Amino acid sequence: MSQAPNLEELQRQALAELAQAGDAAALETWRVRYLGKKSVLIQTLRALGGLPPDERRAAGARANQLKVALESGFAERKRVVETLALAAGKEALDISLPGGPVLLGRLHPITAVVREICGIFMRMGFEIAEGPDVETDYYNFEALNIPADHPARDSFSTFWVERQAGSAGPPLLLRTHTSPVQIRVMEKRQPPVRVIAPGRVYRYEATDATHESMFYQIEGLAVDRGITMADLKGTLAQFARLFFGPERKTRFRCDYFPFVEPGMECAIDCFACGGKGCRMCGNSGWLEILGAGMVHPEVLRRVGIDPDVYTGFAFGMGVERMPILKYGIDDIRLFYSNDLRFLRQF
Ligand code: 2U9
Repeated sequence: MSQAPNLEELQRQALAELAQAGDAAALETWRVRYLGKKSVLIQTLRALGGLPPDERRAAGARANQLKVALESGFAERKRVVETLALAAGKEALDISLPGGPVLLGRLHPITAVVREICGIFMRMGFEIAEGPDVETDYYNFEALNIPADHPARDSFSTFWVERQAGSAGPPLLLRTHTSPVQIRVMEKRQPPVRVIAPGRVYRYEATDATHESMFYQIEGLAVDRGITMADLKGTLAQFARLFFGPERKTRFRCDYFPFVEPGMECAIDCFACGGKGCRMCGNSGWLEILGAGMVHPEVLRRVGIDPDVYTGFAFGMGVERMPILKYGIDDIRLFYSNDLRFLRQF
C-alpha cells in the first residue's frame, strides 16, 4: 500500500516554489505540478473515496485546506507577476487576442411586451397611469359596480391584506385588476380622459399552465362627449394589427363584466391556420385576446362624471396571453421561473 502523502511538507514546498515563479511560463509549470490533474493534491482528493468514513473526514478537511491555500497563493502570485511585468513594460496580456463573449443583460419578455403595448396606445393618444398594488375594497370592487354580495366577486378570487394591529380603516387587498387606477384618475379630473393602466394584479388561484397568482394586465379607458362603440372597435382593431400583424381581422361578441354595459370579448383570426381551425385556436379559427365594453353609467356616476353628458369605453387584457399567442408559448409559468434558456430567447 502506498504511504499517505505528507500534506504539510507538500504545502511548504509548493509555496516556496511559487514564491520563485517569476513569469507566466513558470507560473503555468507550477500550476500543472501542484494543481493539475496529475498533481499530488488532486490524486489525494481522488483517493479519499477509498478511505473508511472517519479517516475520510479528517483527510478530506486537510486536503481541502491545502487546495484553498495553493489556489489562493497561486492567484495572489499571478497578480504580483502580472503587475511586475506591466511595470517592467512587458505586456502581460496579449491584446491582439480576440475578446471573449460579453454577456449582456436584457429586458424580461413581459417588460418588453408591456412597453410595446403601451407604446402602441401612446401613439394613439393614451397616457400611462399607475397606482398602488395594495388597494381598498372600495377602489377594487365597489367603485366598479361590484358590491360585496355581487356574484362576480367569486371570479376575482382575492388575496386580502391584514391591517397592522391597531390600524383602522377600510378592508385592504391585492388588486385583482388595474381598474382602480382608472377610478383614481377619473376622481381627480374631468373628461376628456384617455389612459392606459399597466401593472401587476393578483388572484388567489392555483397555478397551472394558464394561470398564475400574479400576472400583468393592461387596461385602457377613454371618456369624452360622444364616445361610441365604434371608437372602441376601431381602437382595438388597430391594436390587433399593430401587435399581431397588419393582416389581422377582429371579431367582437357579447360578454358580461359588471363595470361595462354592453360588454364584449374581442378575438383575432387565428394566424396559425388563417382562420380555418387548428389546435392553437381549438378549431374555431379565432383567438380571444381581451375583454372590453362601454363604461357602465353607474361607474361614471360614482366618480362624479355625468353619464348623460359623457360616455366612455374600456378594455382589459392579460399581458402574458399576448406573447403566449404571438410566439406559441404553452405555459405561463415559464415567464416567472427564471429559466435563462427560456428568457434568453426574447
Ligand atoms: C373602469 C371601467 C371599466 C376594463 C375591462 C375587461 C373588460 C376584461 C379581463 C381580460 C383578461 C381581465 O386579465 S383578464 O382576466 N378584462 O375583460 N376589462 S372591460 O373595464 C373598466 C376598467 C376601468 C373605470
